[in-house]
Amino acid sequence: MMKKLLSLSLSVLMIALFTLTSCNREEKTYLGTITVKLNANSEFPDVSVADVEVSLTNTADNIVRTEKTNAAGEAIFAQIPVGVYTVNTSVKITASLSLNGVAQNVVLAPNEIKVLPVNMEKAIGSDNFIIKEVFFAGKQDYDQKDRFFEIFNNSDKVLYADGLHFADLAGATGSDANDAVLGLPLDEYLYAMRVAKIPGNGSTYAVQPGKSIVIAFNAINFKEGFNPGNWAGLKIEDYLDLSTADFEMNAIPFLESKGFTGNTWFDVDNPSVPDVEILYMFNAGNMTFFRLNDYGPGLVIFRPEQPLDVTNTILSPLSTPNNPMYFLKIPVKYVIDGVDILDNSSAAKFKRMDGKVDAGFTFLKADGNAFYSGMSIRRKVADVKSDRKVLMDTNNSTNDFEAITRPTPRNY
Ligand SMILES: [Ca+2]
Ligand SMILES: [Ca+2]
Repeated sequence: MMKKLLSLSLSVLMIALFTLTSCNREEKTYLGTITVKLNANSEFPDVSVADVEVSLTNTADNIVRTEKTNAAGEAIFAQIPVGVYTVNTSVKITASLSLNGVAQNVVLAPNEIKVLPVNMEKAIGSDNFIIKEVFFAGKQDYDQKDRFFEIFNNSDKVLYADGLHFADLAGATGSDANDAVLGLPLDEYLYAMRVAKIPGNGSTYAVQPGKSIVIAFNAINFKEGFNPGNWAGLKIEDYLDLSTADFEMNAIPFLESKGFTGNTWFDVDNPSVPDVEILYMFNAGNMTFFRLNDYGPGLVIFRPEQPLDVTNTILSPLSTPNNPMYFLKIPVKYVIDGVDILDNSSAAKFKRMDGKVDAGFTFLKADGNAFYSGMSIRRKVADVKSDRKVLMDTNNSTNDFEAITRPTPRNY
């Protein structure tokens, strides 16, 4: 009996040992090495690629690894788990000009030793308008009427907002277990659900350095409707005065021109605030509105070289026969700035814009669940000069933006 037990426990031990060693062996084969080799930009030969911090994000678990480049411009990520990675680095030249190195969908196979050349390219939209703030989630009293976003002149010269386009990009945010990734290549075109542009003749809407414009869903003073006994316990400070917004979204004339009825309860028009010119709505129909995605917009601002062809659409791969959806193609080369706001910290696979536009992504709360939170996404301040703020612009919203508890239109 004793002998039998002994031999049994011995065999258990053997199995355990065997499992342990095979586990180890298995684990080893799931590692590889990526050497990111930065190539200097010929336009800026004095900007060194040595001693530059490079980050590598695993798109499965969003773990970020960072390494500094050696004298040869190489950042070595040794013995890291196989998977799909995003590479991202940025070297600042002036407050509004930076060189970025970005690579997406970098696949590392078991035991692979990968050398990945990455070119340092001039960041899109350097020295131009940037997105400062996006308030899209609505408030605790279930109000969604007071949304806005804000565009900031981050340069040291006067810029004109006339003809500036913006788009709310297509694609899920990762807020729902059933969300599917868009599955379209993003390097040449982005795909928009809604597009509008700021009116003007080219010199109508001057924006001074360090100043901004506010584009409201409804340009009204929401403090006027404040009810001190509101069930959500909100204070008057929680309500925005958007009556001084520069522009307003108003879908009703656009919808009526297509034979549809707008939604006058939800989509209020302040006649004294000029409307943006709506160019495209993927869901134009009765009672629809033009507004940004509730769970996190992929927002880009851009300037096309010629009038945008609003028939240049693509049938979404997420369409069903009963619900075909067409998205407008926006050439990436026209983009000035973009921020990819996703639902939560692990939604990287839902990114809707190329790394050239936004190398990272941002979110209101790491675990999602920010709908009706009253929170806002805002760009950080990089520098304060005597006459103006300079906002952080590394073309990576993970670095550049932060979530704040209450929106701050035209303010910090
Ligand atoms: Ca409106
Ligand atoms: Ca108006």
